[in-house]
Amino acid sequence: MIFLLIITLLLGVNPAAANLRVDDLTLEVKKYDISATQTQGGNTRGPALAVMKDGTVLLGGGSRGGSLYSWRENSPKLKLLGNVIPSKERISDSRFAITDIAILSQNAERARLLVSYPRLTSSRCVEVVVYHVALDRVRSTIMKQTQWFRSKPCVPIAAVQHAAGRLEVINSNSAYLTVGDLGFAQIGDRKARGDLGSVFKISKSQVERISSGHRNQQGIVLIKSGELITSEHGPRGGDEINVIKKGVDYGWPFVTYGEPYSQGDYVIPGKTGTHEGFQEPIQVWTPSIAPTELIQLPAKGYGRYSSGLVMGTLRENSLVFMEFSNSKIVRSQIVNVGYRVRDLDLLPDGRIVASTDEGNLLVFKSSESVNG
Ligand SMILES: [Ca+2]
Repeated sequence: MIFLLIITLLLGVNPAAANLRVDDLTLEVKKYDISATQTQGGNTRGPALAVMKDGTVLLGGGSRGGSLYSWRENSPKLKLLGNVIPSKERISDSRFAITDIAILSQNAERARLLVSYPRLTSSRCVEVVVYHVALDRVRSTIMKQTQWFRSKPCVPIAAVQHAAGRLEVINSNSAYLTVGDLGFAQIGDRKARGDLGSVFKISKSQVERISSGHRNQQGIVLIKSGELITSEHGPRGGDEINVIKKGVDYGWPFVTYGEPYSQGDYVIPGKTGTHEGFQEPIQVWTPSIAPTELIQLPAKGYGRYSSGLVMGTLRENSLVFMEFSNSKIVRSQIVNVGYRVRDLDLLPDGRIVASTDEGNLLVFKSSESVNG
């Protein structure tokens, strides 16, 4: 009886562990409960995440959508750092939540972050905003928030989940930002669409558009070779991976490999099943897998996928491992992890960490040594 009680207690405290196979690799999975970071309202949404140099995981979400937390594996208890979305800038809907966190600079006392979210304005329309957030790590509080970016036009509440709002750090003063189409009915009008469906390079005082014609780019990674890569949700199917080049239009909503929309949808794509006249994606999934964040794996420790890409998915409950060479995906494997993967990053020791819509933090350790 006592023995069973001890086992139960241990199971309650320790994360569940399981193994996954990726080709010859075994991934040992640990699962931690971070359900307090889920955003409520409609479907629950897992938090945005970013990993600090000391392994501290920053998480953004929570029941009110705008809370920042820190979490450490050796004492896995969530610490609330503050709230970045005023309650008047959202409704109780899980789509109104922090979309990403980027760490610009950090030391033991302070950190400078960028935090993005879809903001509901006083005139009840939605825009994508990015704030520079100064964090006091000693007192575990937010010190100051300054706006760096606000998208135009402001769009009536529709597909808020198309905010995208993913960030990728370039250096301590700038980052790339994805802005989705927000379900804007006039997205096919190049003048009216403004900033929507674009990738930007942003800093405190400058905003530069890099590319356009995107729908909902929920993943972005700047890899070691210098290439910038995004993942994107298509309409019914036509999910894409793109290598981003300056000045290029990636075609939405004029062309897509997805299926035709029907009359009830917010926009009817020009041509389906083709990318004619526009930049081709390097990978397409039809039917849709609902891709989320992208990361680049370390140079060692992941077999043929070392230095390759990993992407989360919502619909397939998976991590997609991709071998990337000469700007192409030469091999990929979809590995079911059992949960909707919302965000991804690498821990300092090369393990993969993922947040899920079900309120878990998953940590994946490869059977190969990262330092070997
Ligand atoms: Ca992230």
